[in-house]
Amino acid sequence: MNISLSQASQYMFAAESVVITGHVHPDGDCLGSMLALFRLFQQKRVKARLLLDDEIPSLYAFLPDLHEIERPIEPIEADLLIVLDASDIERIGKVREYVSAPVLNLDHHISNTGFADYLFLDPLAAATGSILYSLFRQEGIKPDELTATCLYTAIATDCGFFRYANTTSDTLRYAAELLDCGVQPALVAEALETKPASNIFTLIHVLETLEIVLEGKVACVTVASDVLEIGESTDDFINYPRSIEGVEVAIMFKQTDASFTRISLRSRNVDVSAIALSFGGGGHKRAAGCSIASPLDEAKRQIFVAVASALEEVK
Ligand SMILES: [Mn+2]
Repeated sequence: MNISLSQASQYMFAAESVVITGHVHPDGDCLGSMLALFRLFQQKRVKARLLLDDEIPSLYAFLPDLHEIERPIEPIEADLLIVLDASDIERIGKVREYVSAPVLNLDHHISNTGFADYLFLDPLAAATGSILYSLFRQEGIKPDELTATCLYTAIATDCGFFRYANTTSDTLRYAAELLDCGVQPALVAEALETKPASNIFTLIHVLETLEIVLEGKVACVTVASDVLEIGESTDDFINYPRSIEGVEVAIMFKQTDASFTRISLRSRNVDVSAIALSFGGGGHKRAAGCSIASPLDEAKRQIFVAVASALEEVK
């Protein structure tokens, strides 16, 4: 059932105990949103727990309360399960098995499957963090400095630090207000942009796989399974093919194993969420992802066919 943001806050604050979760392969929006909401519940003295069925990339170590995030290992009783930034129940992993409570979902993915009992969906919001900050504003709550840092991180990371097409005047207004709460944007940017040298060597390796196909409109890189095994964060690498002149769609293939390939898609105009959705994935119009249970070569072939026909349509 679709609900308004004020209904969402009514459901949230009527609960005596909540579990907050987000999607596997957590990003800045997922983690920042989870932590900001957790801190709000703590402030309101509502029993809240944070659950996430994945590792937390060390990149986010500057965020407060990360140690409060638990892996789902046993059944948990709660009045409400709040799912943030996840468009599909599969995206929360084992959390759904261990928490049997009504599900409230706050999300901004246009591909949201409507899995939750209560859904507030705003596909125009740059981030789930923007939705959450709207909720703070609606409740008349000024976030403390650390909570504001969580919200700012959520918003800034999902709009490429205010450069992507999803950046709106609200995105910038919210960021400005969060700075008034004490956020230091240079510290957030530095924490997120500083990488170990090994990550740059991995980048060199991955950039060697760069291919430009379909008359220069598609650029892709491939992360081989041995590179993935090192455990380096490779998510940003898609920005390199994405930045090439004339490229409409950028693709990153990750060879998870011999028979499974994960695909990230970025575009300038083409609706890549529709392509991702056709392979059982999802995302946003200009940033989406999916997986194909095939070896790399076959996955590539299928994606190129889908991308070629999407490019035909926008001609
Ligand atoms: Mn998001």
